Amino acid sequence: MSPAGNLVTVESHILDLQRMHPSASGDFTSLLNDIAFAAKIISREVGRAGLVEDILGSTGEENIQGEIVQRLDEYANRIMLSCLGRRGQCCMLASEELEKPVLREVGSGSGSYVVVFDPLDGSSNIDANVSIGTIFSIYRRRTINGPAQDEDLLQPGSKLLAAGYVIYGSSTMFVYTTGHGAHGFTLDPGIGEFLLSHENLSIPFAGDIYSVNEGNEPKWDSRVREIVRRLKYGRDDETDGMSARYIGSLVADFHRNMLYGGVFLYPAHTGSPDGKLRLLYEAAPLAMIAEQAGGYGSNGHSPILDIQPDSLHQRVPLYIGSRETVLWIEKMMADSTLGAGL
Ligand code: P6P
Repeated sequence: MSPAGNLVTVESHILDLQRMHPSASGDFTSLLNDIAFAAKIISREVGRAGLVEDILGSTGEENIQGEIVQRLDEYANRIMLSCLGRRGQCCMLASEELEKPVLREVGSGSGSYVVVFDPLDGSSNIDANVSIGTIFSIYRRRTINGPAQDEDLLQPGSKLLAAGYVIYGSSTMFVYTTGHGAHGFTLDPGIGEFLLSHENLSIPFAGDIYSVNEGNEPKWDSRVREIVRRLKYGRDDETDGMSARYIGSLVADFHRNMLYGGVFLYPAHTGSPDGKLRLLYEAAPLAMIAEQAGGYGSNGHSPILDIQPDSLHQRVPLYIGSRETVLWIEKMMADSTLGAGL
């Protein structure tokens, strides 16, 4: 049961934000509500994955990333494509699961928006019942009319109108920002509503948790190895080392940082020279949310939100979480003598 006093639904919260823009057509509001609706459907399937015949496991096919597609991945992608922009709000949809973006006929709609999403991130963890998530970002189209173009899609995170994620865990939470703070809503399955549970999320300025796949250490460059060593042992004689937490599901690792503080790292390594995580539908939306909560997202040298994308599936190193810690990492990465001889 939700606390008696908590009766703010995500739909009413989004509508309240629309009231800040008197000339708004309502398209943006209905688009965000489409995403929340899709999240409820995906949550239902994720919640019963172990019970429903043939929904777990892989399809045996590979996606554009070369990753084995899980049945739930495919299902979540279909739901997002079906639910988003039913009123012609979108001129283009782009998914982690699809090589190319999908152009949309806008009909009577405004066609003003482009949505880029990862329908089910962390899906390799599905069968193990580990928390997984959906990540989304919304841009305003830049071209005026006609079919959407690459320039409508390939925009830096600083141009985002909205970003959010859904985490399917012990409860399902919808976290989003439109640039006015980051807010979390918890799904009450009994009434099928996302209810406001975490208003104005704030990432602690400095955290005591670091989150990285240490199995990649042999493949990191020496500076990254030294940075992780200092996070683990303490930056100097006065600083204690941090605790290690790594779930291997980006949304789950990130959500923990949002609540407890700390830093998540996915550095580049010899096997993934540009990093593993994708800029447009993982790093950029999470960086917007982090910054709206007082945190910061970096590629190790500069803000994720400043990076101009070259392609839909472009990868990027990611350091994200407590602002102080990520800024310290940038400072360390700028020191060319760091880790010499490691
Ligand atoms: P690794 C899941 O496959 C994912 O894309 C993210 O959710 C997660 O943070 C990362 O990969 C884990 O990668 O190499 O540590 O298994």
